[in-house]
This record gives sequence, C-alpha cells and structure tokens, in this order.
Amino acid sequence: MSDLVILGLPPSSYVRTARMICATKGVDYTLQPVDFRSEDYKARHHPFARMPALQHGDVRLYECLAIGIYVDEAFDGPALQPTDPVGRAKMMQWISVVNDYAYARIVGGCVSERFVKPMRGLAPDEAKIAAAVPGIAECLDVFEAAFADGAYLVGDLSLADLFLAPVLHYLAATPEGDRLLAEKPAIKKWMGRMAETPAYNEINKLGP
Ligand SMILES: N[C@@H](CCC(=O)N[C@@H](CS)C(=O)NCC(=O)O)C(=O)O
Repeated sequence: MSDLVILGLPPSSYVRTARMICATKGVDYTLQPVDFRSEDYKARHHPFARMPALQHGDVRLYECLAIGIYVDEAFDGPALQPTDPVGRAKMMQWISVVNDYAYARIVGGCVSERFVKPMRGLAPDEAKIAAAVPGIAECLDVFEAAFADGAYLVGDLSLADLFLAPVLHYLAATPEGDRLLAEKPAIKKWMGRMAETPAYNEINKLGP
C-alpha cells in the first residue's frame, strides 16, 4: 500500500485529474477529503485554498501539474510525458490550454452553473452560460482539430489528456455540451477511447 495521499473532494475536476494520473500509473493512493477553505488546510497544504494537494512522506505539493509530474517521475508505471523536447513542450502547451482557457470557460462558465449552483440551492445563471458558449465552442474547435490529427493530444496518452478528460466529461453532461459535442466526432472518439481506460471509469463512477 502506497503512503501517497491526494487531498481534495471527489467532484473536483483537478482532483479527478490527479486521481486519474495515479490510476493510470498503477500507483495506490488514499483520497483524503478536505475542508479546502479551512485555515489548517491553507497553512499545511495549499496557501491558495484550492484542490488537489499531495502528501507523500515528507513531500507536500500543490498545483495539479506539479503533482502530475511528481507522480509520473517518482513511480514506476507507464510514462505519461513525452521524452522529446517538442513533444514535452506540446504537452505543456495543452495543459496550459486546459488551465488557462478550457477550464475557465467550460467549468467556470457552464459546469459550475449547471451542477454546483443547484447543489447549493441556487438557479443557474442562464445569461452567463449563454455568454460562455462561444468561448467553449472555440475551445472545442481547437481540440477537434488536434484529435483529427492523432489519437491523443500529443503522441501517446499523456498528462495533457488526463487534464482535459474530466473537463470534457463534465461538459458532456450539460445540455450545452451535449449539443456542441454532437458536432465533434474526433473529440467523441477520443472520449470513447479514454472511457476504455480504468482511470476514466474511476472518474465516471463518481458521476455525473
Ligand atoms: N491551479 C490549480 C487549480 C485547482 C483548482 O482550481 N481546483 C478547484 C477544484 S476543480 C478548486 O479548488 N476550487 C475551489 C474554489 O475555487 O474555491 C491546480 O492546477 O491545481
């Protein structure tokens, strides 16, 4: 049994990415639910009060990319990063695309409104969702073109695919995503390919 701990809540997209990375590597981990807004969590694990964080012996990390690189390089299992400079740079490019554009537009603009707000008893902001749709469509155009060129974002399955998977999984569960993705056969094929992996099923069973 590994003494690796992922701190975070199961619905979080980035926590799902961290868990998928562990599952794909075959690394055992414990998921520790956290009160991510608490002063204790901020002081001990994440000064910006986000999820996930990692603890492994004396190693404490926050930021999903740092966690992903650590798990990939510190443990045996399939390599999740290209080794050539161009492939590695492209993987980082795609992770930046997810972090800086796709996550904000898809999760911030649509998924949070459709799923998180209702959980808090609030109505989705339909105007905010409608305003987010063109930016989401732009992201999907870019991913569609990438998957038309290859089975994964860069060469073989990499960290980049595992950053994107939970975001698109959530998007597909919204009416907007269902409609937009219906016109994206290459993305859907990639999602089908991801769904065949144990890691993807692990996040799927957590729903939605
Ligand atoms: N840059 C961070 C982002 C992490 C992040 O935004 N996580 C979300 C959950 S998916 C979170 O903690 N949200 C809490 C909040 O916004 O208050 C990373 O890469 O780990």
